[in-house]
Amino acid sequence: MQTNRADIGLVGLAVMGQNLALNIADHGYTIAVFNRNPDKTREFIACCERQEPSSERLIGCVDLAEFVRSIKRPRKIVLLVKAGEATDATIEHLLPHLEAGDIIIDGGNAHWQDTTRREKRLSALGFHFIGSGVSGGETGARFGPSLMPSGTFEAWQSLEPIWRDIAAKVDPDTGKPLEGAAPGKPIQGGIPCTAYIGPNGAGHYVKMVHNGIEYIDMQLICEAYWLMKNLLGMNAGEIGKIFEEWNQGELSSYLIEITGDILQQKDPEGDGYLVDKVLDTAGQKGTGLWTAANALTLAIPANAIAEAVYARALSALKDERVSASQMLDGPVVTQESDRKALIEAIRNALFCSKICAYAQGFQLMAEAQIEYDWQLDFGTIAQIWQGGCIIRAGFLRKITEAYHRNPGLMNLMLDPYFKNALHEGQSHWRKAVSLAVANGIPVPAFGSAVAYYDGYRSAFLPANLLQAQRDFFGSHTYERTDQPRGKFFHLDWSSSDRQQNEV
Ligand code: 2AM
Repeated sequence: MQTNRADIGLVGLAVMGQNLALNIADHGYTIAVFNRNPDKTREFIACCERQEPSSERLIGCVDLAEFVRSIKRPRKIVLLVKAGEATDATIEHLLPHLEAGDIIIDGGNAHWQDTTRREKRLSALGFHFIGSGVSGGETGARFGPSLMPSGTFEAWQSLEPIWRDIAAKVDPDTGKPLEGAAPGKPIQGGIPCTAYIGPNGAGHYVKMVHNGIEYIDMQLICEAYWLMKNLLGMNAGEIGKIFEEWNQGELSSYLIEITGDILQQKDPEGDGYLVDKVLDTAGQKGTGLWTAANALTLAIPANAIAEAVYARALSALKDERVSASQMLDGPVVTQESDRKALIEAIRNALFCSKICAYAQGFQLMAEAQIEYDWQLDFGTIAQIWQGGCIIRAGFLRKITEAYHRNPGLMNLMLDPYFKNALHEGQSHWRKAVSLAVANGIPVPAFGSAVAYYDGYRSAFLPANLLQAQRDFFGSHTYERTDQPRGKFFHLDWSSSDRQQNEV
């Protein structure tokens, strides 16, 4: 084994690790690979030798010390092992073999607080640690993921050429992802979907918010489908065609595109459409929950993102719902006669709700950067998401443009493009939500998005009464509309003289 030959190393040869290693090799880098179970390494190398054009740039190692020695210094070692304890265990195994200045890059689905903790520990030991969000599933890993790295800037500079090479690329003129990569033939040119996000856990944080947005994006699409099915009696194939049409316009995105395909898929095992046979219970791995929990912690109203998590939780209560459907009544659904008008209303509901959902995600990141001492570049984050990842969409280019127009934008809904879209679409949006409620069809994401819009644009909310209630039972004090902010009052509400005191 020749030492110091590999440009980079990678630990963890499950699906994501294998695909990312091949992506790196396809870009001309020599990469050493290691897996805890050595059989996997041997199988991977043997398989690549049979069918991968870049296999001569893969160095399979079954001994960890040999693996580390085979990498050029300062070493860059990518981890793609199971998030959590496995990541910590792998780092501990690597540490005795590393030398000062070496860089560990965690490309797993780590919680950003774990990344912050690991970065702190490793930097105290003289090593660098980069947490990099990787989005796009196995195809993304193989031919161009969206990459959200954070850590010390020095370490990023060392990693940057490789990360920019392997990332998804978008067309600089249209913002559309460049497609057509094949084994041994990566995409040339284009804007890479990666950039330095910030220190410590910032990259995994941004990846977490990406996933929270992914949850709500998916839920909104499901509600649009459900309204067409229930209010218009359309079958899955017909609805799929509508999504295909929508994919040509402002809603154009990967998720809309695959939804069109999914809905038109016939059941290979029998009659009808496959989607009608898929059990209506959704799983979750936790990143949507992390986003919603963090929004609660930071007191940011990301209610649509949270609703998307709750919607999956409610879907999982299948048996309970089946029983309750026999016991709890609702209105009889009245089918709408004007199909064209309702489809347009639903399209607007989807678009307006999507604006709110993204506004919430970006508002959350804006608060997080203050709370966690980061300086996030929102235009760049939206640009990184334009290719490679699950939420990739033409829409994200509009977000980048909005932040370029005004880097200090308070809320995405206030940007002229999005404001105009909300103004133009809201009567349709309200019609779709009203019809859903009148007919007893659940639309938690559409409904919570419209509540967010209406709440955000309200100069007055009933929190006057709420604060008075708090003062009544808990002496929590209140401010007055006719006094400067910061002056607090308390009334002894239940005593006979009802005296107000400044406190
Ligand atoms: P394995 O093939 O030896 O199980 C995804 O599960 C990847 O994480 C796999 O490469 C797996 O290695 C690795 N992994 C899981 N738990 C691990 C641990 N405790 N230590 C090291 N690698 C682990």
